[in-house]
Amino acid sequence: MSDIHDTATELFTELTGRTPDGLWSAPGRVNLIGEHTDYNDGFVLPFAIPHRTVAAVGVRDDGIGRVRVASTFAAEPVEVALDELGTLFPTLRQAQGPSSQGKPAVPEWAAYPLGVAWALAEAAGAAGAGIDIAIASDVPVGAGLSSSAAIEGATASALNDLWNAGLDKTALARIGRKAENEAVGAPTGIMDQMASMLGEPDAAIFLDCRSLEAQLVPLGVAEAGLAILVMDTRVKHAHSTGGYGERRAACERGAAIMGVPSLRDVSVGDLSRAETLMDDVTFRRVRHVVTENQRVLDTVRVLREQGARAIGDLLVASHASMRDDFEISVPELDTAVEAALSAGALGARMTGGGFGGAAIALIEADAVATVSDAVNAAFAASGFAAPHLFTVTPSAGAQRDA
Ligand code: GAF
Repeated sequence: MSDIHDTATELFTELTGRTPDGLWSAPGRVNLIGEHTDYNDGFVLPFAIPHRTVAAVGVRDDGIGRVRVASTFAAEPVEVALDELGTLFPTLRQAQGPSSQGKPAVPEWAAYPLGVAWALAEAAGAAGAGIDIAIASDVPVGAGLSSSAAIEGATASALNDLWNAGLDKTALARIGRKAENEAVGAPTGIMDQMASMLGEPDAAIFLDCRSLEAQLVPLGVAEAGLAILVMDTRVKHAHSTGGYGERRAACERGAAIMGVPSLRDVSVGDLSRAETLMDDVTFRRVRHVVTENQRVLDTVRVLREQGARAIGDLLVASHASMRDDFEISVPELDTAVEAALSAGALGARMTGGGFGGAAIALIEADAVATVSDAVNAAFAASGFAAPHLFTVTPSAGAQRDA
């Protein structure tokens, strides 16, 4: 058990005076390649990282149908009746009309676990017994490493077990996404939840976001003498506001103009026709998604045929596409990528939704210090706050730990 497990256990006992019935955890993720393709029914290739969120959870002993949640993110716990969960969240309130206005909203951090409780109760047909949840995490928040999917995965796994819901990992990932879309109000796809649920040591998850068919692809990074460096710029991002939703809307517009259900159905060969049909901005958004889908397929093929050492150029092309066509990079991310490449990285790209967060670099295992020094120096020279640099290895997905 880690420090995070101890912290979650202590927080649970502080909240309830009891010991938890169990500990469940779920990881954050890095996306190796395939950005903003998930909500376009496309392909992604993420892997789970060692950083995890732990939920210490117990059924309430007072027979009351309430859910209470505490987190190291917040000073105060939040407590609500299980049968009122559906009225709490902004997007649900809008859908339900004026009669539900005026109900107390919950703080955003609590909307993740409470949204999961609501969505899981819906999927299972009913909520189970009243429940107490204490959450601790070492997944960096706002860094594009899916701290939110880690909370959703840990909470969903716990409630699935304690409420005997019997749902499989894909169903739990869908519940996490529903919480994020409808309780938190972030219009995200399913990549992060699937990565957090399905992660395995030493493998990336090649996911078809249309069928949700997932294949494990061995990465062999360490065997190839390589390492993956995460370069967290500390520029915070949020997907419930602004740019993320605009990019999603542009993709939907592009698909409608092309007369297809989603951009998954547009191939690289269709791009010259697409360019004649739409405005320049929409076209560039479409071109990013269409070429990024192809880069995911190419990366999987290259990993299988030649190994991790050969994927660097695909990572670099992906970053250029996000910077120039999808326009979701920021100067700090570009600086991290360029500095890592100049210091000898085989490939580098921003990871996650963009507008801040982290980039990754594929580097020689013995070059961690050299590349880190170069990135730190480039940030200092640009007057940026120091980045947070650390290596990651593909890790296990959501599980019960105790
Ligand atoms: C965020 C979202 F949550 C994912 O669904 C995905 O769209 C990603 O941005 C971009 O690839 O992490």
